[in-house]
Amino acid sequence: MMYEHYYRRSLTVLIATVLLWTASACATQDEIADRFAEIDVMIEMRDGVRLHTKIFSPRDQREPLPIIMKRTPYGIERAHRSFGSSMKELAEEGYIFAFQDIRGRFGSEGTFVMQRPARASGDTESLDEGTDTYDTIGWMLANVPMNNGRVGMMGVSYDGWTTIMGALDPHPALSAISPQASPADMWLGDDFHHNGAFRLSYGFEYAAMMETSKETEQFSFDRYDTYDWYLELGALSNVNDKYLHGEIPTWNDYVAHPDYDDFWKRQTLIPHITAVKVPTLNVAGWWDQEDFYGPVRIYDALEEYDTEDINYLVVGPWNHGMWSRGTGESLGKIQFGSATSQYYREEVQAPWFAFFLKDKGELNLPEALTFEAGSNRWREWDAWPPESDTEERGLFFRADGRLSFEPPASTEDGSYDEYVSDPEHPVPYRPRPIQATYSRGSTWRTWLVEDQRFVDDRPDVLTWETEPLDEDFTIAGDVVAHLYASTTGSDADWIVKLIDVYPEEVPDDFTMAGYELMVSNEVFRGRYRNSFETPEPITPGVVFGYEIDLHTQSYTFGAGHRIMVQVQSTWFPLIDRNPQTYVPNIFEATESDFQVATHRVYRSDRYPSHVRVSVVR
Ligand code: PG9
Repeated sequence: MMYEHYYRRSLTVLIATVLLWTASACATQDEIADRFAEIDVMIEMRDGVRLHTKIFSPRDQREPLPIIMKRTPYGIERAHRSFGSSMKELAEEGYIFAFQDIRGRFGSEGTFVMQRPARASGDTESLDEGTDTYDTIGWMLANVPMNNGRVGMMGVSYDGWTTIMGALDPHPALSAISPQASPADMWLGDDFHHNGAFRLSYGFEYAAMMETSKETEQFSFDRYDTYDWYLELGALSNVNDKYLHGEIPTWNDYVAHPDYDDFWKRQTLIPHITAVKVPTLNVAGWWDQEDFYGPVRIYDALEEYDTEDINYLVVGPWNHGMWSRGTGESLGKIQFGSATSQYYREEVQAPWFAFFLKDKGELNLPEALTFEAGSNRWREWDAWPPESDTEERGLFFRADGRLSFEPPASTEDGSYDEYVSDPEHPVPYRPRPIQATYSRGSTWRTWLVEDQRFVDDRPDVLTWETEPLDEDFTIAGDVVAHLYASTTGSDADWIVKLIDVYPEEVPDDFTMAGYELMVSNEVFRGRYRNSFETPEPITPGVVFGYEIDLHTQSYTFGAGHRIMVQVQSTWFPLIDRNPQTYVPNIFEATESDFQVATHRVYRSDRYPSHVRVSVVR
């Protein structure tokens, strides 16, 4: 069943909220932090390694309170400032808070391992983030005055991952977790690779940032536009030769493990999910530039075992972690018509933790709460993706750049569109200059909502689009591209983008006329079409089918808008360049392996390339 959800609060509640908000907005972050007494402690783990932890209790605490914990690789020195921002609603509700530097980072002892794998079941000797969580909780219950014996965990991205890792084999006191934008599989779909295609700029910059020292240290580029820097870098073997010198373990792991082998399989937490052991609030953003695959995958994996209905999903119109800061009224140029992030923190997250950690109030959260951009409203679902109320439809590539709900007939004019893909002139993934990922003023955080017109005139980007829609077209659920394609080379990347094309007349904002907003997208590295474990060359000139998961969406293409699909083979430097000549390990390719190739995308009755969407009836 599906419900519509409209948010109308009574005037009294609205005024009270505004007054409260204004009052606390007036207090500075430090003033709010001052309301808490801090204990700074090194907590000893079972192997003797001590982890740096800060614990904050309200100075006016009168009754036992639950503890909410975050474990992070990014440093806890300024964590208390979050009481005035991302954790304000929770701070006002009243909790004890704990922040911890994970093993080997900042003030903690021990060795950092990027995404340290969970220990195998039955292994009682090894350590992982779960054992460190367990030991920390044990220490806090015994040593933190006036705790009520319950612990919650939350965090975004890496901190979201430590949250779910802490719940795989949890301490009995762990009573509620909210893993937010947590990666689930770094090879299949999160920060470092997507379907085996290497996320070059992120993978390189993040590894260097985390493993150059115990603290975060940005790689120093000698170019503002890193598109040029990465192009001049050339083959990936130059990374170690010229810059990292074999000193960054994660880079060495990328090189040693190009395919989906045991290294990556050990790292993914999905097989360790065998039950929902703790109530879980999974949070994701539709335009998360780092980890969208992860949170939805974790929700799905937990859902399989959710006999008690304690596994929830919230997906909003957000980039990476946007729900934890600011109001969330817009992302880039896209407006959402309400304060979506603030709504999440006040109306979803705070009551959810209060319910599970303090037995307070009632829980009105549906199984899945999604924000439907385009119509700009929250929707409630009793399953995600929705099991009923939707119908699958194909958007077929047709002649003359048309996109149609009708598959091509056998008599279609010509049967393919083609382009020349040149690794020396890759398509930029966001408008240049492409600043370093986390540099000041970087447009990294909004690139997924950039107007795609910046690549419209590239001859190596194919485009198909519908006529203007007669009525709203709402999708909810999986989006999957079925591509039939060939190449003159022996390997190729296929990038598919589903785009909402705004009409020429946009009443409230003329600058949005004709805007091309990417709604779903993904890359697939052709060598993995039969197996992620065992890559194979593509036979030149032979048409192969590729099924590319463009993930789920909840979106309305408004009446008057057009739906567009684009296909291209480079997305640089987000994705490393495919040499287009098959080599066993692209990290070891040489300059001469990089070759121009002609790619064809078919649109015939035999090879009907299309994008499948779930349309709300
Ligand atoms: N996306 C980041 C990350 C998480 C986990 C591993 C590697 C990178 C983050 O924002 O924490």
